[in-house]
Amino acid sequence: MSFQMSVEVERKFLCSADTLKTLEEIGVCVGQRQFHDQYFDTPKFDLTLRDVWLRKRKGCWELKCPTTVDGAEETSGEQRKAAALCTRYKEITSLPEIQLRVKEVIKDVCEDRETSPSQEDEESWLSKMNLVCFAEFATVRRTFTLAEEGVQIDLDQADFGYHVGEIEVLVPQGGDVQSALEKIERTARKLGLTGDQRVEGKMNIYLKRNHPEHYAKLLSEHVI
Ligand code: V4E
Repeated sequence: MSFQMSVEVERKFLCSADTLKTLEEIGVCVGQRQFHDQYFDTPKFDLTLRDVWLRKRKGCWELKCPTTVDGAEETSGEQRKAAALCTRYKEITSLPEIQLRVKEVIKDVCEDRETSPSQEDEESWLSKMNLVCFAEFATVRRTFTLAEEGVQIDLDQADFGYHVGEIEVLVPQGGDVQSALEKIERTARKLGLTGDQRVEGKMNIYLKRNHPEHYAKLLSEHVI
């Protein structure tokens, strides 16, 4: 069985007033939308401790899993530096594939649980795999494109008071990750981004505030 899968290559940034001005000048705003995310894991956080992120957004399931990074891709020191500012995750959106992957990750820690007939609804797989919602927040997202680079730029405002931008390229399975990294780097330069540190995402901030012990564990295990 083959499933659609792509790799999301992304660089987060803090959007200053100057960056916003440049973005409005060189990019095209393609819309604003609002969504509500729910993230799921076992009570012992078996997924996220393996850097696997299961979420439901607008009624659809999505799974982000780490990719195996081939260090040989980056030939120069500059390329390595640029790549270090980006994340890359496999994005899986097919529910049967998500269920297979999740089962694979938690199989050592979780035997199949029985559910009562009242739980036999479309989400009974969650309780069978002992998955519970550990994070929930809403985001207002403004999306821009930079046509000549083929990148998407999102400006997110989370309802718990955190703003973050991201430059993103979706690479189809087997596609060219190196060229995505180059597009992101060129875009970052056009936006005048100078930071040389990875910028924290919404989830980092959410966990720091709401699950500080788990946040500390993810840090010490080098997941985030
Ligand atoms: C992969 C990941 C998480 C899942 C959420 O991913 P993220 O791209 O931050 O969310 P969002 O809302 O921007 O999703 P999109 O709409 O682009 O699909 S939570 C933590 N991680 C890992 C992670 C990491 N290690 N480092 C950074 C900078 N970000 C995320």
